Amino acid sequence: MPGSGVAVDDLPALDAPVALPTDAVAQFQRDGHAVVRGLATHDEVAAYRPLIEAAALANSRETRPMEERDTYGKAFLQITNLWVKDEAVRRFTMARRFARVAAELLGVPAVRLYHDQALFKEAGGGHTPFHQDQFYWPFDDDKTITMWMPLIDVPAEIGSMTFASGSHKLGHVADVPISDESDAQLREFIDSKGLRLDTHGALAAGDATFHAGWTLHGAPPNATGTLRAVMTVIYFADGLRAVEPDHPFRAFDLKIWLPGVQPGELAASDINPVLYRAGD
Ligand SMILES: O=C(O)CCC(=O)C(=O)O
Repeated sequence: MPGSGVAVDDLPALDAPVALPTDAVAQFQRDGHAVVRGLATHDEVAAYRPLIEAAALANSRETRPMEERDTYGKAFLQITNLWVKDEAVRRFTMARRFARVAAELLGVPAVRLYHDQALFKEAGGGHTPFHQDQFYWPFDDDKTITMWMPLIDVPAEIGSMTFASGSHKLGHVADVPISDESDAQLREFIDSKGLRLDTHGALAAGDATFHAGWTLHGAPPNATGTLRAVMTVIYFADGLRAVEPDHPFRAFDLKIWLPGVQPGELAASDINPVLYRAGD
């Protein structure tokens, strides 16, 4: 790794499994989200954090000052598929330990990578509007899940994500991308259905929350002076197929994250490797 002084092969392997908390699978299936504390150790995160942060910031294309951005732009720097650009990130994103948790929570034998994203909420960054991830994803099934892992301790003043518990069972709610409009519409929906809003609160670096593709979620603004450095990995069950995109956002996703895959075909392009298969 030029300049970093750290050989990628010396980074922790992140392969050894961790035991899930006993209620995690039930909670994920019931609520559409769960937390796994200590999924990566303090030392593991400490080894990866400077490398992931450097890769993310080097690849960020955001140049506008905060006041010139819309609500989505203020929410975070979003740097996608870093694993194809950086060997340290590749090792982190490919982690069998993380993928195994994703498969166990989804209740499937194997998961593939959809893509990774660094989501860095800057000091003074705005709230993350409520939205549904799977609105963007051209899959024929809802067996999709995101791991959201802070690389720094996230105290209550910064805040982790807020989830509308049980909303994943309601499927697609609104045809609206992440924005002020999605926030308003989905909050109204949450109220109208009497859904409970839950957060896993303060997280330590290496803890992770997992949420389902249809779970309604958002996050608070970052009123502190600290960068909220979070790495996310999105997985889907092996065997899912692509569908005909029904709007431009899904057409974009199909082209970028499932390159070469035609509607109806197995979602399994070269950049969607199987990251965990039970028994392998
Ligand atoms: O990091 C955030 O503020 C939001 C993350 C999110 O929406 C996601 O990972 O799906």
